[in-house]
Amino acid sequence: MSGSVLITGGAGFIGSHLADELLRHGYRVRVLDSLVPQVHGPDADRPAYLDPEVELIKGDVRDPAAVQKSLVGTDAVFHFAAMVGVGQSMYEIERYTSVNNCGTAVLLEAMAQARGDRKLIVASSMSIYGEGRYRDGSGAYYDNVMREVGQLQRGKWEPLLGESEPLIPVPTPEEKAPSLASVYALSKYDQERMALIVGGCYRIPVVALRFFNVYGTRQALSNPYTGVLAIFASRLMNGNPPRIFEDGRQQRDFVSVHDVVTACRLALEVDQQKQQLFNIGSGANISVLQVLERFCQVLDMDSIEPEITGSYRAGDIRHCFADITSARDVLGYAPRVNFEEGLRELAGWL
Ligand code: UD2
Repeated sequence: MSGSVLITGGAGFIGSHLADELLRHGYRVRVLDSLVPQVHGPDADRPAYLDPEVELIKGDVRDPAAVQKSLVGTDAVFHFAAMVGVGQSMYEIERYTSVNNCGTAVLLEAMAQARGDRKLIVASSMSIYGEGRYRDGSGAYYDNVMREVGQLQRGKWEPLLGESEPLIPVPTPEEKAPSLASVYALSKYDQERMALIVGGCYRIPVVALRFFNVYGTRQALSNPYTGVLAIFASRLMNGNPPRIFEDGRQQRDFVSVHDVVTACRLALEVDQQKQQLFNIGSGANISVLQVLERFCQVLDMDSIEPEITGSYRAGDIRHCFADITSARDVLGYAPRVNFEEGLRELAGWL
């Protein structure tokens, strides 16, 4: 394939891997990124990992002039510029709403004015689901129930969850109704909806990809709100025991950034005019405790004893992992990186 692609937020963790993936497949890549100091350091320089072939425009996605300039000559847009992190979104409410919602609004307005038939692929999040889907012994499904159980538990841990959990977590499909529990989740939902509504009106084909727990190299290690693997890595490297919330049996879907960017490229290349939503995960569930065990094995740090806090982290859900049937069927997506392999790559980068 060929063509010119804009990635907003393309100097960050997932966006920069996507730039590599697109360059490998013959695309020209332009990045619009504000190089926020929290991620890129006080001098906000071009990151060394960004391929020299990438054209970098330093600018804010909320700045119409920067966005209009970035769109010139492009055939498709990936919208990744966003504030990420559930906990942080609950006290930086204005900043999350401004960057995530207004940034998307500015981009959509510019795309609508520029016309053309650029496809837009929006990075969304499993946080939209809140609690994942469950079933009971009889096979009946339940949505949005475990959080209530969890809320009763918050602050006074009792062994109702864990071994004796009343419901069995099952993969969560795209049809599950949203249950928004943080400003971050709300902003991601707004991004999706706004893109789908505006896209529908201006004939911009839109694909929203709901990423699950993405891990890999280049994920910021210094940000305490980043993914759990990066947090574990930075604690282990600083000689601190990793901290586990709840009992460590909460389950997530850890997906390698390499699989995620393959999914992004497939979403770009799929021949589709309709608006679409896809879960992008590994399709496998694993507990946080198992994640830590495997990571410690890969790092040869098996003797480290984690601190199991038993308490809920504010805003957390119990379990959520992806049903990736739609992405498999429509995009031809098939996750390839096995977890140990991904962990070894991460360990080698630290
Ligand atoms: C949230 C978002 C997800 C994505 C991600 C970004 C939800 C439901 N999901 O995922 O969409 O934006 O954040 O990072 O809001 N944990 C520990 N010890 C730690 C840190 C975390 O035990 O030091 C646990 C945490 O309680 C949770 C699991 O690890 O059960 C995963 O936490 P996370 O912050 O990596 O991601 P998660 O699933 O909250």
